[in-house]
Amino acid sequence: MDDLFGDMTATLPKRQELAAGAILLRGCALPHEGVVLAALQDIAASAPFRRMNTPGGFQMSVAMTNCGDAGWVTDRSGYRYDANDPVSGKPWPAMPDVFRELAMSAAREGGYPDFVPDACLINRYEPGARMSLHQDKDERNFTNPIVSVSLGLPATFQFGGARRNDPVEKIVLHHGDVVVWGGPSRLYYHGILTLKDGEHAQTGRARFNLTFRKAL
Ligand code: MD6
Ligand code: FE
Repeated sequence: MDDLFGDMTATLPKRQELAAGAILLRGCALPHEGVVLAALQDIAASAPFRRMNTPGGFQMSVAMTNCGDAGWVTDRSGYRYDANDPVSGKPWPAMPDVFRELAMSAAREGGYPDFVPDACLINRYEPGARMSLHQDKDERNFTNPIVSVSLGLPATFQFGGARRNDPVEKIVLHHGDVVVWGGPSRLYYHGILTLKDGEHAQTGRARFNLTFRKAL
């Protein structure tokens, strides 16, 4: 019944290996969507979303904020983690317990039982925003995985390989999907295609992505 009359994501497999060490857990965050979105609003009230500049001088189309002991930032001087929000000069908002618990339980399910995040980068995509192919390599220790939680409008994730020119696989990430990603593919190139317009019951015309890291 559910598969026939539920939403269309109900027929997707619950667990899918994207590459060695990268596991997609469909709908893993759905039981927590309400508390997570409420906590996200509180974070954005004290550390508002902003479009940062790349070292090359371009303004990103994705708006970002952070919570936790360190936040990812970029400006003309480069990419880095900083304990303080450069806009306010104050520490980033603390990581809510529900964030940490969600990230740790997904990591456990994905095969990383020792993961404890200290940083959470929050991306907000509005229609037209995109993220070009990149590697996540500003963390100190690549033996830790990254846990990525998608909320709101669906987006097409591009997942490549160790080299920028490697072929990319495309996977649509839906509201509530979680990717746990470490091990051999930790430094693989990936990106998000231009967000299509739409309206989501929980987030309106936006997609949010939370990436939990052990940065320090
Ligand atoms: C996004 N995600 O889903 C962008 N990075 O909006 C990422 O760049 C990402 O999902 C590292 C690990 C998992 C991710
Ligand atoms: Fe990334």
